[in-house]
Amino acid sequence: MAGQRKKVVVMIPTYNEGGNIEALIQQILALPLEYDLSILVVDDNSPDRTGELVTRLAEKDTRVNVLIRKKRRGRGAAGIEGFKKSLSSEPDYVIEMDGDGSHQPRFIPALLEQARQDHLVIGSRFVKGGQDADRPLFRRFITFLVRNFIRRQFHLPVQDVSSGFRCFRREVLEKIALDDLISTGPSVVLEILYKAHLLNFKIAEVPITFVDRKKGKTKLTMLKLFETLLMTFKFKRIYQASIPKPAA
Ligand SMILES: Nc1nc2c(ncn2[C@@H]2O[C@H](COP(=O)(O)OP(=O)(O)OP(=O)(O)O)[C@@H](O)[C@H]2O)c(=O)[nH]1
Ligand SMILES: [Mg+2]
Repeated sequence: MAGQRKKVVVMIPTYNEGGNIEALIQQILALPLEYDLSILVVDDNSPDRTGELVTRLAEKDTRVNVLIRKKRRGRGAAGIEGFKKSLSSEPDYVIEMDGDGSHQPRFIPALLEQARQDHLVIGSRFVKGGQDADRPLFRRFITFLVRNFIRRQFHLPVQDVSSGFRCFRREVLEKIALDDLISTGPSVVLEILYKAHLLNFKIAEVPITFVDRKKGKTKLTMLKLFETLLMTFKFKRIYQASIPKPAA
C-alpha cells in the first residue's frame, strides 16, 4: 500500500549542470522502486539556469523539488542546506549524489537495499566490483593521492572516502549536528563521513561504476582541492579534541 512505503529523498547539489540534470532526474524517476521517492535539487543560482530548468520540471512532477540559493555558493553549504530541507519531510532515507552524471541512478536500489542493515552506505569505486571507469589518468591520480592521504590521516574503515554518492538513514543526519559542520566546500563529504564514524554508525560500501561527466565543467579546481585538504586538517583537530581520552 502506498501509505506504508518507505520515504526516500534524493538530494543533488548543482552548479551549472544544465546539460546533465534533466536526464539524471528522468532516470531517477524511472527507477522501479518500492519507495515513496522524491528529488531535491539544491542549486546555487547557476548562471546556466539549472535552477530554472529544474523549476519547470518541478511544475510538471510533484516528486521533483528545487531549492535555489541566492546568496552563498559552495558544494558543502549547499549539501548541508539540502540535508536540512530533506529532513523536514521525515524521510526514512536520504541519498546524496552529484548532478553531473558521474553517479548513475542504476546503483540506487543497491544503496537502499544495503541501508536496511547499515546506517550509512557508500557507493564505492574501490571495493570489489567497483570501477573508476573512463576518467582521465590525471584525474584518477588526484583521486588516488587524496584517497591515500585521507585514509592515512583519518583511519576510516572505508575504501572510497571521497565518494559523494551515499545513502543515509535519517537518524545519521539527525545526530550529525548539521549546523556544526564547518566545511563550505567539497570537504563536507569527508567531514560527514568522519562524524558518522566517530558516532559509531555502521558504515558499508556497495560497488559502483563512476563515469566521467558527459557535459559541463568540473568545479574542482586545484585551489579548491588545496582548500579542501586544509579544511580536513581543521576539522580533524576539532573532532579529535572532542573524543574522550581513555582513562590512564
Ligand atoms: N549547489 C552547488 N553545487 C555544487 C557546487 N560546486 C559543485 N557542485 C555540485 O557538486 C557536484 C560535484 O561537483 P563536480 O564539479 O562534479 O566535482 P567532482 O565530482 O569532484 O569533479 P569532476 O567529477 O571531476 O568534475 C556536482 O553536482 C556539482 O554541480 C556549488 O558551489 N554549489
Ligand atoms: Mg563530478
